[in-house]
Amino acid sequence: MPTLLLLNGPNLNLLGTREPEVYGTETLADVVALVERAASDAGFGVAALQSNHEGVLIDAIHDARGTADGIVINPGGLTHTSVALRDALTGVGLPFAEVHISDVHAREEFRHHSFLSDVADVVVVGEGVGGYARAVRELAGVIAPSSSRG
Ligand code: CA2
Repeated sequence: MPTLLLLNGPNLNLLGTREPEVYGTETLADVVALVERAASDAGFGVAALQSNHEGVLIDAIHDARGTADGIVINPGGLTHTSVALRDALTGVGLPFAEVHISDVHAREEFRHHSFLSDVADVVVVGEGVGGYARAVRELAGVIAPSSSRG
């Protein structure tokens, strides 16, 4: 079965425990379940990883070569700082979707720039955790356009 790698970056393990006004009340486990449902509907399996460490995320992206068909990533704060994460994603050449739960463009200016958006196949911002499901559907359409028609 084709597979999507779901990556969540630093601090997203705290989802549902703090800042509900920004990130909602759903937990990371809820996000993984949501992505698994959306992926299953699109004919994909899911491998999921959250890490607070940039290098662990980069290693997972490298390991996705040959094991995954696309990547859905919420890089957390690394979005705004990490050339290395961008290089890993462009380096493996897998299609990927960048997701942000909050509307980063309506927040502090330092969140307005992403090192990933201009090389991402799909970008979903500010739709809450439901944005992960939209990212899966749109990425599935990029990977297997014929199966997403209709
Ligand atoms: O909106 C998003 O999804 C972000 O990627 C979340 C990052 C933030 O640095 C980005 O600018 C936008 C932060 C993730 C931290 O998540 C928390 C969740 C609950 C409580 C505390 C942090």
